[in-house]
Amino acid sequence: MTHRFTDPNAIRTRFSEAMSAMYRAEVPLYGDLLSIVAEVNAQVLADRPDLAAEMASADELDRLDVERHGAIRLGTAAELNMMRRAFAVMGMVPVGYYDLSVAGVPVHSTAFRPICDAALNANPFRVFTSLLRLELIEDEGLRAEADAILSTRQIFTDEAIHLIERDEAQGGLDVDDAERFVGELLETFRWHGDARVDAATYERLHGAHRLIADVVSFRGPHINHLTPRTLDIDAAQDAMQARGIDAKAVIEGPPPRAVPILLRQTSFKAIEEAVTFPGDQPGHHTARFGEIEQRGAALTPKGRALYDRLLATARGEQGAQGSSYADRLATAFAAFPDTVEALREQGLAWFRYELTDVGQRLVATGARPAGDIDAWVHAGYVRALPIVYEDFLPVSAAGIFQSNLGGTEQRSYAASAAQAAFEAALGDKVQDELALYAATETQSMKAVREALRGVAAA
Ligand code: OOG
Ligand code: NI
Repeated sequence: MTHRFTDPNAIRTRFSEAMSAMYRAEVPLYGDLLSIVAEVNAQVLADRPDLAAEMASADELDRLDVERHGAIRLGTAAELNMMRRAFAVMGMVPVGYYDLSVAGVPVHSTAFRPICDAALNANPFRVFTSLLRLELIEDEGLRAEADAILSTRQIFTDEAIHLIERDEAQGGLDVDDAERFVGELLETFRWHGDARVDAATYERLHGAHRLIADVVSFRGPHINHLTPRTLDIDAAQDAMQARGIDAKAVIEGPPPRAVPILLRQTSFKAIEEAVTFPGDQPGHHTARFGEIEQRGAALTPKGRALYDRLLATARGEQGAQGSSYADRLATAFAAFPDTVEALREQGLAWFRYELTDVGQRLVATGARPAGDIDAWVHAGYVRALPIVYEDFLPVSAAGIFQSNLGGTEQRSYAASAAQAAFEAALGDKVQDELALYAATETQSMKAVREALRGVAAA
């Protein structure tokens, strides 16, 4: 019976395409970013056949052209809950918990994304999804007002909800329903320039925090950026500047490296858009921007701890005379091993193990080599490929948030992370991203051991 349902991977791809087309029409600069990234990626792959071959062997080449992430900010628990159900239709589940209050942004977040290898390679579309923390608004009156405003909005169309319920009841959607679902859900992410609140209320919300005004004042959680993945963010950043795009000065995340790790991101500043307040009163609002990113190896807890420590060192030495942030970052990260072998031997990154051609021929002869995975890697029977980081960086996310909120807004909330409250709103637990990477690594080791030992070894 299941054959009559549309593959969730296909629905996700359709949705990501529709979203990209919509955002391109709404924010034309995004189209420029897409062409810059396409040009840079083609050049990198032409210059580095080794990388092209490696990506092809990991089945990662095809996903590159469709790969992007977006971000939205929601106002209520009910919105987050329904959003989880909407993303589930497309095979996307909440992964990770990000507390942005430490950076003075009154939200906490998760990333909806596919989790299994096949789904990631089909299309790794992710949406960084934040929930406003009204309890962090100090002014009680304003808090109650924001709460009341949010309680009367419905960000999903009736038809979208109907199709989500049908998907849950049937275990899938047929082709026509899937197509309708994509169109209906797109409405939730669309920009609406007609504010639901009057100009005075907008100003008060804005005074509490620009982000509060962004979440509370409008009919829906407009998509605020869509980010393609580049293979060389430094080249893409130069190309942005060469075209006169107002890009941020600093690339967030680690410095340039031979073996990229985690995530590096840069963005162009948020654009100012015309809005209309009730009574045809004109105004403007700044929220939407453009971003590009380069993804590298996912780090183990040990690697992540080293990363955090070195980043803190680079950021902490503000006073260092005459040294730029880029210099401090490069100096600090000299202590982070930069070869695939060292990252693996020191347990800093996660790896996917697979048989090489030599290993495959060996298996075909029926030979059963002695030793363990390390020995097989050294003997050339097995190859270890870093697993791509599929998630986000809290510090980077906060940097991106802040730079697009006007830059100077530096506050911090005394609040602590509230993962339990977030999960209660979500109606589910978030997946632990480290456990997902660990499982991928373990699974690949098991497959390699089975092939080379010819038994289902542990
Ligand atoms: C989300 C910012 C986080 C990223 O790439 O780290 C993010 C937002 O501004 O709503 O998208
Ligand atoms: Ni982003």
